[in-house]
Amino acid sequence: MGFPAYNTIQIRQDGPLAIVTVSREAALNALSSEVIRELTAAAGAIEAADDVRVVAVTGAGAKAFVAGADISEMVELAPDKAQMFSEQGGKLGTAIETSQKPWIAAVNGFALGGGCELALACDFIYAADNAKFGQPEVKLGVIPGFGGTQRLARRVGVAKAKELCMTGDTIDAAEALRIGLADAVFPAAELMAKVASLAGRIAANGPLAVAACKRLIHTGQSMTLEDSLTAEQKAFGELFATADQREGMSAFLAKPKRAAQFKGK
Ligand code: CO8
Repeated sequence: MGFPAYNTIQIRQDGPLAIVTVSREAALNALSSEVIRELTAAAGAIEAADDVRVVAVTGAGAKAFVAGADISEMVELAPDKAQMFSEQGGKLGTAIETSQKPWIAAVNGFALGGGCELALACDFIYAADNAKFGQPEVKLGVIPGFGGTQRLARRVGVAKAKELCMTGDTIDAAEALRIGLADAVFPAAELMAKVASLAGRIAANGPLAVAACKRLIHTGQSMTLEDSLTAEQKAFGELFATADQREGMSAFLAKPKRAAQFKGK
């Protein structure tokens, strides 16, 4: 299935992987309100595409993933409009986080401010060795308004998140890996192949099962252990009503064993 054309982003499909590229290279792929609007629309279109199993997001060019929200657009914002912009970003973050499909941030350069926050909304952060991360908003007199104060703290811990948000320091890929902000770091030329490999390993599995893992791990972060274990038990049972459960287990038990053909049903 094809995707609509957008002004500020491009979508390319490679088998089960949809690759979304933020394409404002001259502004280091800064997130204008149009980019946020188009990314949100694209997230909806991708969600509805049954043949897409995994989504990657990256930035155009070799220098930046996304260098933040567009400062030239924000400079004159009134407080109510700034809050609306932050809420617009919030909807995109939630769309990624609650998507049935895993999202991989392929961080190919600067991931600053809203760029770091876009990566944080994804399930996996794979980085090129030239990537740079940071939440420099305090240097502009504002704060991360696209989930940074919350998702960064959940990912790297409260103390590291405070340090990054309050200093506005930029860290390199090796440091991002060390503190658990990046999941893996590769030479820049290998980044997209490694993203495709991760996507392929996930896409070979039952999509409903993958979606349930994503949902349960995410929702479990804000539940009691008892409630989240109950939710896991319910979801485990529900998967036994799917054709994919029968296919997955039958394929394993077949002699000779065969690869399961999952349909997402
Ligand atoms: N917004 C607008 N334009 C930008 C941005 C940005 N965030 N980042 C870079 N650009 C533009 C520059 O203005 C420049 O444009 P021009 O050529 O017309 O002068 C062009 O991109 C190239 O940038 P530089 O010349 O600055 O390139 P350098 O190699 O010297 O520096 C840096 C690269 C270090 C990445 C530098 O550009 C920089 O510091 N950028 C700003 C980083 C930043 O502060 N980001 C945080 C922004 S605030 C934010 O993200 C808040 C998010 C919360 C709300 C989100 C709701 C969706």
